[in-house]
Amino acid sequence: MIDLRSDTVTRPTPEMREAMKNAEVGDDVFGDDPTVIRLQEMAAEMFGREAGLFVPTGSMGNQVAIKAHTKPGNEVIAEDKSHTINLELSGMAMISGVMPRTFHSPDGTFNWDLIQPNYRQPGSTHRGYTGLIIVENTHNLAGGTVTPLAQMAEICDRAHALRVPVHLDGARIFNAAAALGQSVIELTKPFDSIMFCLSKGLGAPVGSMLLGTRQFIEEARFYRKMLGGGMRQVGVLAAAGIVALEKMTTRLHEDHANAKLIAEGLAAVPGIKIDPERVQTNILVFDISGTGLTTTEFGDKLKQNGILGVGINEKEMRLVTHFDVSRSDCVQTVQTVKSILNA
Ligand code: TLP
Repeated sequence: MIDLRSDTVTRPTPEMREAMKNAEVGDDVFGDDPTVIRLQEMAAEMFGREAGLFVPTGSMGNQVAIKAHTKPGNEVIAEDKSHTINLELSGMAMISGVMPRTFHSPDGTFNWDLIQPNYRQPGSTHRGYTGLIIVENTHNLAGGTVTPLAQMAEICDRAHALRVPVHLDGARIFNAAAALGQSVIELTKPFDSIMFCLSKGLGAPVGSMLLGTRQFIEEARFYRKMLGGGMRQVGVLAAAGIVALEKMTTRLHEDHANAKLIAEGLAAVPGIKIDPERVQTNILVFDISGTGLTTTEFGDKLKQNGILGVGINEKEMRLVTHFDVSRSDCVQTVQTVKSILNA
């Protein structure tokens, strides 16, 4: 099977397995797992932050951040196709008691003009007020889209002038950094908090990081425990995360080139709509409604031919490249789609 369902499907590298086997561990709820401490310090340093927290999932990282930044009754401004709105099970409503106020970005990039009309200031007797803005880079469901630093910096400057914090869902921030040719430290400087995933393009089996000030991370540690994310000898997992940060961040351009190759191939297939220019990282989202198939039928046909992908709605399929798929797998993917559609 060529598994293009997500970059989460990668198996740990032999080096990760070795590091996991040899990891020195302690009890992380007591704060004395040396490997977790090393990973947290390493990530904080890479992003120029005071502190970091290892969390089991990106979803927990985002939810803990929302909880730490907001008060119940606040509004949270987020994009309508973003992960926190669509794929975290209404978590912000249940856990933080906040109300999402969404906006739509036509191309998956973020700018202040999209966000500003959704701002609600404190002091009204009729309205709740904005407690947090969330942005996503790269934007998953929009097709791995990258927002440049200048736009993000303007959002943060304007938000901070209104005393509103901005959280970055940077599950794939290393992909954004590779696409823009900038370091993650530069790219994430204006944000109040950052979540990024070790378990996506970086290949670790489990885990994400939350980064921010020492005070924010202490609060986040409290909520992580409350949500059941206090883990014990978790250095066995953090060890793979350390290898991910040391070894896996510099190869992401290969995944981006592979995604582009698939996009260029698919753009020539009648019935499929995709603009290869807009495929900037490792995610391709394409419209198959012109083929006469539903995404379920399309996905089933791919599967019968040895390829796994996901339908994200009635019309659009998503394929994601990662280090367990080769260039020839990508060439084969295009050929298979052509043969399925008799193109
Ligand atoms: N994304 C997963 C699925 O949930 C869709 C994927 O396969 O892409 N933020 C963003 C932008 C994400 O894409 C994801 C995971 C998360 C947060 C949550 O991470 P996990 O899965 O570790 O909770």
